[in-house]
Amino acid sequence: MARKLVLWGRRSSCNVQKVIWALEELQLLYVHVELGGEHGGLDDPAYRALNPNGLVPTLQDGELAIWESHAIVRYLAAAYGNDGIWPPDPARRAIVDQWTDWTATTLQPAWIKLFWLVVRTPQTDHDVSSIVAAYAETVAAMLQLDNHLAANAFIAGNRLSYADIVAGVALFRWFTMDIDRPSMPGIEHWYARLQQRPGFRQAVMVSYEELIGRLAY
Ligand SMILES: N[C@@H](CCC(=O)N[C@@H](CS)C(=O)NCC(=O)O)C(=O)O
Repeated sequence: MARKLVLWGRRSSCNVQKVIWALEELQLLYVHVELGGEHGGLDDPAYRALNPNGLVPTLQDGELAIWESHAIVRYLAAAYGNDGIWPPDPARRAIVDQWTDWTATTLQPAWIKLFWLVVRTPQTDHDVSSIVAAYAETVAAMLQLDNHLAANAFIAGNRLSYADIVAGVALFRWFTMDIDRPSMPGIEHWYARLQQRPGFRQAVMVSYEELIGRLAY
């Protein structure tokens, strides 16, 4: 009998969105418990026992509880994926991991900082010099990815892998934030391809209205 998958975390979190997209992409059945943000629950002892960081997302697969969105997405791809989303060839998987870790250390810190400064910070508190610096960092990271995508339909070649999931959650917010966007054909074509996937539309293309002007969580 299949084990029971439970995802904990509010769907407005980009880190939770990675997991929803992976679950949908793999067509897995799961229970989703909204937690964190306005839903609260992060300090419940039962939740802390699953995730001592008191953050979302957390995934339970039977007895196994995993936190850190990239670890969760990798696990789902390895446990339930095909050889596109989880390439068995070590060389190809190294490319997937390279961009996955680069997303954690370079792309996401940059775009999240920009999103906090432009969207989450109330307009009256906007700090132009911080916005300009975060914007420059985000554009530099996006251009690096754009350059890579000029020769690749997806991050690791011609099939979607978990690197597309962790990096791709940035796109809806990048393309809807009130900022100038330099032309990036590689990123634009990738975004168009990702929008054809129901899992991307369901997990990522969701309103972030509740986050506008809100620094609370
Ligand atoms: N590195 C962690 C970051 C987790 C994290 O910062 N989660 C945020 C949401 S994106 C959180 O739980 N914030 C508190 C809240 O939502 O109430 C991961 O990728 O899972």
